[in-house]
Amino acid sequence: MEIFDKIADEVLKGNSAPVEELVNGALSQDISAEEILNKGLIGGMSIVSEKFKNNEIFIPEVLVSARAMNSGLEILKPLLAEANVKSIGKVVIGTVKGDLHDIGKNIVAMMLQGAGFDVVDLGTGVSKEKFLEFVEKEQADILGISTLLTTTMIYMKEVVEELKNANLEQNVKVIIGGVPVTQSYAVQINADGYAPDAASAVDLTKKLLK
Ligand code: B1M
Repeated sequence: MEIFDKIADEVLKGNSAPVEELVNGALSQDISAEEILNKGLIGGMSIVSEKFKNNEIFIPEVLVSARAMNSGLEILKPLLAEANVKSIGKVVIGTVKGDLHDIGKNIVAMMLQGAGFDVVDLGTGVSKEKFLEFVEKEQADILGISTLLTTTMIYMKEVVEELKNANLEQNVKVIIGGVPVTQSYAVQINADGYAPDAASAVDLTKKLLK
């Protein structure tokens, strides 16, 4: 079995220690952190997503897989972030109020950091007031909003409106992402862009700041 398949398999089984061992092993073979993330950890989480969707596994199993994925991510984090040192812009990012999913958002945050952005991660369940507070305080160039739930995606519109009411929409560009949202939803709520994955989020952020 290829090392990426082994990592994916241990993520699926929810085994943190073997995930860490395999990630360290892959790094010692000079495999890039990005490749380990995409082919191993995200690969594993994609299988978890599929099985969850098909009712083959349930929330407790998903949680242990998420924990195993995160233990691998922790090892890769500094490596993904060290590529660039000089900040090329400031991004405030978070998952919206009512939503606790953070794996995808964490990956986007890490990739942005790796691409040279200064990233302020507000975590999950973030209210529009908190987004606004940090956009102002941090003088953010980009606000990144994530959600995985159809029930909370409508809250993104409220966040965009909150910025507009504070006359901040000229100063900061809003990007959105997460499973239920689309480019047309971004247009609908007056966000500046949508990215389907972390790599596209980096490209989009760079494009918007040009
Ligand atoms: Co939940 N969950 N979950 N869950 N969960 C989904 C999202 C779901 C689609 C599963 C399903 O039913 N098929 C479903 C939502 C259905 C819907 O809304 N229509 C769902 C549900 C219903 C729920 C609960 C309500 C279940 C319950 O309690 N009955 C509950 C919600 C709790 C809450 O938030 N209030 C819940 C809980 C959980 C766990 C805690 C068990 C766990 C989260 C652990 C964690 O995040 N720390 C979990 C997980 C893991 C999932 C699935 C299986 C996997 C999500 C994931 O981590 N994917 C998910 C199924 C699915 O997505 N198909 C599901 C891997 C990750 C790398 O991808 O997050 O998509 P993703 O991120 C990508 C892109 O979307 C994009 O880039 C990322 C990297 O490439 N992206 C951005 C994300 N954010 C971005 C922001 C950007 C740009 C790109 O710019 C700012």
